[in-house]
Amino acid sequence: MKNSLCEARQSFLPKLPDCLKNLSKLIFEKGPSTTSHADSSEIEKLFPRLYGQPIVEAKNGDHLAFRPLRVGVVLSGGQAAGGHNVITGLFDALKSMDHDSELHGFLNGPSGIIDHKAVLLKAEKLESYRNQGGFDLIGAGRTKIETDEQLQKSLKTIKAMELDGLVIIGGDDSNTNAAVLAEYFKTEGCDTQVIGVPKTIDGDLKNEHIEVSFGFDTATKTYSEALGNIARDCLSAKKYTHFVKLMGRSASHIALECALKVHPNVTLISEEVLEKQMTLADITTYVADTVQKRSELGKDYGIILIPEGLIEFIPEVKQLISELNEQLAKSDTPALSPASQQAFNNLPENIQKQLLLDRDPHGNVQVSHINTESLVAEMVKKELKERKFEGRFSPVLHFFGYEGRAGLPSNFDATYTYALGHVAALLINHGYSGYMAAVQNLKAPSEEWVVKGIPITSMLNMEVRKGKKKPVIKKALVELDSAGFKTFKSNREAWAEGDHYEYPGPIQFFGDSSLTDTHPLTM
Ligand code: FBP
Repeated sequence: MKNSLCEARQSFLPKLPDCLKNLSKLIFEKGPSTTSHADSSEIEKLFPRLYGQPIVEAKNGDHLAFRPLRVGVVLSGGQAAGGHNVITGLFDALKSMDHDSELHGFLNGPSGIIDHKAVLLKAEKLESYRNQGGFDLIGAGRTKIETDEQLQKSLKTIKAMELDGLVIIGGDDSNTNAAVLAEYFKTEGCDTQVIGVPKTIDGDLKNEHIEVSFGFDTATKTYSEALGNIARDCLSAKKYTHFVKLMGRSASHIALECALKVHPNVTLISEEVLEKQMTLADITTYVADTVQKRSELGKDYGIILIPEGLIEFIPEVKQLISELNEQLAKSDTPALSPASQQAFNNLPENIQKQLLLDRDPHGNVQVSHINTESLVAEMVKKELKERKFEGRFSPVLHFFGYEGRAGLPSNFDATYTYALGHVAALLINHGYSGYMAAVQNLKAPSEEWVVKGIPITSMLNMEVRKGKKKPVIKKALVELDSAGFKTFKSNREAWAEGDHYEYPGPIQFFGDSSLTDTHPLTM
C-alpha cells in the first residue's frame, strides 16, 4: 500500500477497554438465563441446546489457563469499515493467550466454509491491513448456509480443519445463521463454538444489548462529508436542488444520522412514511411545498435526502411490488388489482420499466436498484408544473452507497472493531457458543467500555421469510420516539426554510480528540 495516509493508519493503536488489558485476569460473570425476544416456545424448540443461555460480562478474576486454539473467521454480507480490525483484534488476542494459536480466514464469505476455501492468516500479512477499510484481506459474500447439504458440507470443513471456534462477522441474517450453525454443530456432536460479530453500515442490527453495528459511524461520516460539500456548493451556486438517495436497505438510520449531522432541507424517514400511511402523492406534495416555499424566499436550491428503502414503506407501492412479485413469477404481463394498476400508472415511465424488467434470480423486483431519487424528483417536477410554479427547479440526482462502506475506519470504528475481535477470541477461549460479541457504554472513552457475550437466541423471534416462518434477529427500524428522531422533528421546519447547513468535513484521524474520538449521534 503506497498511500501515505493508509501507512500512517497502520500504526494507529486502538485503546482497548480496561477489562481487556490483562486477558489472563479476565473472567466472564454469568447473569440469569435468557428467553427469546418473542415466540419463546418456537425458538426453544428450534434451539434446544442453546436456548436460555445467560448473558455474560467480562470482569477481573483469577488466572485462567490458556490453550492453543484453532479459529476460523468469515466476513458475511456487505462491506463495513472495521472488518479488518475485527480480524486483527481476534488474531492479537488469540496469539497473546497462546502463541501457538492459529487463525484461518474463509475466502469470499460463507461459501468459503461450504467449499472449504481458507487461508492461514499470518502476522506479516495482517500488518498492512491494520486499521484499513474494505474486506479484501479474505473477501466477503452473501451465500447463506441454509440447506441440509450446505450445513453438512460446512460441518465437514470445520471437522477437517479441526476448528475450536468459528467467528461470523455479519448483519442480522448472518448472526441468525451463527446461532443455526452453533445449534447444528452441537446436535452433531461437534465441539466447534460459533461466535457472531455485529456488522452493517445500515445500523439496523441494534437492540438493548448492541448499541450500534460497526461500519455505521464511518459510512455516515463519509456521506455527511459529501453532503456538507454539496450543501456548500448549492449555497454558493444557488441553482440546483440535489436529491440524494442514501444507502440502508430497509431502515432509515443512515438518513437520520446524516440529517442530524448536515441539516438538509428535507429528509424523508421511511418509518414515518409508514406510520403516517403517506402515499406517493403525499410525499410529492410535502417536497414540492418545501421547494415552493424556499423559492418564495428567493432560494431556488436545496438538498433532499431519500433513504434507500423508502419505496417499500409507501403503502400503495408496497402493495404494487408485492403483486408484481407474485404475478411476474407466473407471467410477463401482470394482472394487477385496480388500486395497484392505478399506482403503477402514476409512476414515471423509467420507474415502471425498472419495476417490470429489473428482477433478481427469484423473479422479485430489485427494490434496492430502483432510482427512488429520480422517482421523487420526477414527481415533484410534475407537481410543480401542474401548480404553474414560476421559480427555478433544477434537480441533480445522487446515490451515496458503496463509497461509504470500505473507507478507512474512523477512530471509533477502528477501536470498536479491535475490541470486538478480542471479545470473540475470549468467548471461544472461555467455552461459549451461539453468542454475539458485544461492547457497551460506547459513548464513554474506550477504556470504560463494557464487554459482554449475548446469547443470540435472546435476540430471535419468528418472521415470515419467502413464505415460510423462520427464526430471525429482529431488524431495528428508526423509532419515532427516539431522541434522535425527536431532535430531527423539532428542527426540520427551520432546516426546510432556512439554510442551517453544517459542513462536517472529512473524518479526522489525528489531533484534537474532540474531533477524532466522536461517535454516532443517534447511538
Ligand atoms: P449488509 O447488511 O450485508 O451489511 O449490507 C448492507 C448494504 O450495504 C445495504 O445498505 C445495501 O442495500 C446492500 O448492502 C447492497 O448490497 P450489495 O453489496 O449486494 O449490492
